[in-house]
Amino acid sequence: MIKTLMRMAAPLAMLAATSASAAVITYTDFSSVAGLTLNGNAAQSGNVLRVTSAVDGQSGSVFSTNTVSLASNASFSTHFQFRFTSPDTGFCDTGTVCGADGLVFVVQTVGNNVGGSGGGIGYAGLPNSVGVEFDTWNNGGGDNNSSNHIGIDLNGNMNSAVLAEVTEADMNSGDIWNVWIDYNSATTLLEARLTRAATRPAGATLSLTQNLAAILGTTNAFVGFTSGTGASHANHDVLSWTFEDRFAPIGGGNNTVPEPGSLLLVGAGLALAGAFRKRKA
Ligand SMILES: [Ca+2]
Ligand SMILES: [Ca+2]
Repeated sequence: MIKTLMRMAAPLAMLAATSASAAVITYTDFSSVAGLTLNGNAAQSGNVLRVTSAVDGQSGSVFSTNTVSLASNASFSTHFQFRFTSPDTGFCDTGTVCGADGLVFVVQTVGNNVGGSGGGIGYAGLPNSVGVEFDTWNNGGGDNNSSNHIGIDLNGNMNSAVLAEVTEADMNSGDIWNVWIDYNSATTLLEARLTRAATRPAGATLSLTQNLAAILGTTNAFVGFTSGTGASHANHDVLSWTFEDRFAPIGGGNNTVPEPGSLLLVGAGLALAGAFRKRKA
């Protein structure tokens, strides 16, 4: 296992050193979770990252095992897909889906911790952090009395700095959702986009002007996901993930989401390139 990780780490380091345009994290699926640290109740389940499962009272997180050096004062761009399944219907009115509590994309300075369960969505109480939450349970005023919203949270505080109702569909309906999150340190603008469509929307779903480098206190950060369940639950799965250590919106303009190459493919590609060079020489 360690040998495998080392073999994978070497080409990744090469990639980071030799190509400014390459993503530093790329998973087309999670059949391999090499390079990630799973904490609390998080688990690999088939090809997905199950940050929490459809069981009450869970709290889980998954972070990059190594810090990512965020160039240009913490600029970054990321795209991922999530899906929530098997929502608990015990608390629902007839004919509705509910389930709890959602998923949070997190940039922080620690890679092996988990925040509070339930309404904490595995994020509550994590200091020096920024989170973009996909919240499926109404915890009252802090959630603006919404059970289907996206919010930007700072320093583990579940009272979102900004929050928007998700009107396209219920996030607990079992659909695959695409998320793009971009932070540009030149403008200190953090933007999040959420849709079931494969095309990056022109306009942001939610945005916040905030100096992230000041919040983090560093530009070396762990990046990943947290989730929680409480008295209600659902499977909270991440299906794919690409992360760039600079402001470089993925699928920018009106392009559809590019099919990202997996870690293994990246490694294989470099190995092939190496073999090709050897043959030429
Ligand atoms: Ca909530
Ligand atoms: Ca919330």
